[in-house]
Amino acid sequence: MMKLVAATHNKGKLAELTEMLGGRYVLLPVSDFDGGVEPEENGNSFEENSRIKARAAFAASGLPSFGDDSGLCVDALGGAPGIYSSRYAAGGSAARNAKLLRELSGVPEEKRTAKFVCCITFTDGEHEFTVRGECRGRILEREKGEGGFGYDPVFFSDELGRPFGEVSAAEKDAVSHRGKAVRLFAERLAEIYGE
Ligand code: ITT
Repeated sequence: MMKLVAATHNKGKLAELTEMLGGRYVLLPVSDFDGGVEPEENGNSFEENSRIKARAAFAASGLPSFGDDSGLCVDALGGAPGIYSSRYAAGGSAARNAKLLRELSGVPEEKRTAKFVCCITFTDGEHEFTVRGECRGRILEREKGEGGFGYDPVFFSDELGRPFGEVSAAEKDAVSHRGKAVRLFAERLAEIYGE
């Protein structure tokens, strides 16, 4: 099976990616190669940041690599936290979710619309491409469920009609930004390398 280096240090993402791609590719975490040193994510978009991560992983490993940059864009907050989703508040995802709920307090349901975005860039030094997946929903009034990671407990998925914190990994993958991006990614890989 072909080896792919996954340029993420986020355990929630790595678990989802392994679930989605693990049957077809051997996924190696970039931490096996980069000693935990992360590149500076100084791009202005999800696309650019995913490219920075993919190129850094390829430079560290010499193996075909992909980077995922993702985040939550909330309409009532002008698209924030967006590319700053992982740095929205110090102290982990519970603190970030608490801040988001505070910022949206008093905002009525119909104005709590949001989307998750995921860009994946692949590079093997010769081929490079980027794919994007999006998933719409709204921000709940309070956390619901124990599933997923990051902002999942405060996100209600339009497509599932349920909170991401209350669905199984397979249900989330079927509609999520990462699930959609990974499926496009796998199609492109198959075009380049064959099935
Ligand atoms: P790497 O850069 O090492 O991949 P990171 O956590 O910093 O890890 P990002 O810069 O892409 O990754 O930030 C993504 C943020 O958006 C992070 O705080 C996640 O918790 C959140 N996020 C991304 N996808 C999510 C999902 O499917 N469910 C919930 N939160 C998600």
